[in-house]
Amino acid sequence: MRKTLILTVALSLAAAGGASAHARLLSATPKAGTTVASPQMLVLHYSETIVPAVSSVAVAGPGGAPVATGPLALGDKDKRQVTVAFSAPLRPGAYKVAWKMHTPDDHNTDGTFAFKVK
Ligand SMILES: [Cu+2]
Repeated sequence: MRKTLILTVALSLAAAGGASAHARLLSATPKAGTTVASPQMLVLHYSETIVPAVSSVAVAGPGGAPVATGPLALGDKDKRQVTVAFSAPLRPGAYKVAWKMHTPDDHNTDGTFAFKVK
């Protein structure tokens, strides 16, 4: 009984430690679900340091057309901040962002969110 409990606690701690090293999206500009004026760039804040060479952000515009962007860049001081500049102003409509981030612990996480341009 006691051994089982100790093992369970150890496993929970191991799981929590592993999960904390995965990149979770903490905030985004434009914010998910909002309608904004044409943004010049996307700014994404993650819970972990990002490895930019093996991470990606893909943006689809109205009708699912791919949106041209510059390369994924990290913040000068904060390597958990990802920026992607749009190559041209965005026309009005719905946009979907699909991100895939790689962290130094060799794990990938991904997610999507949407915003609208007025
Ligand atoms: Cu991880």
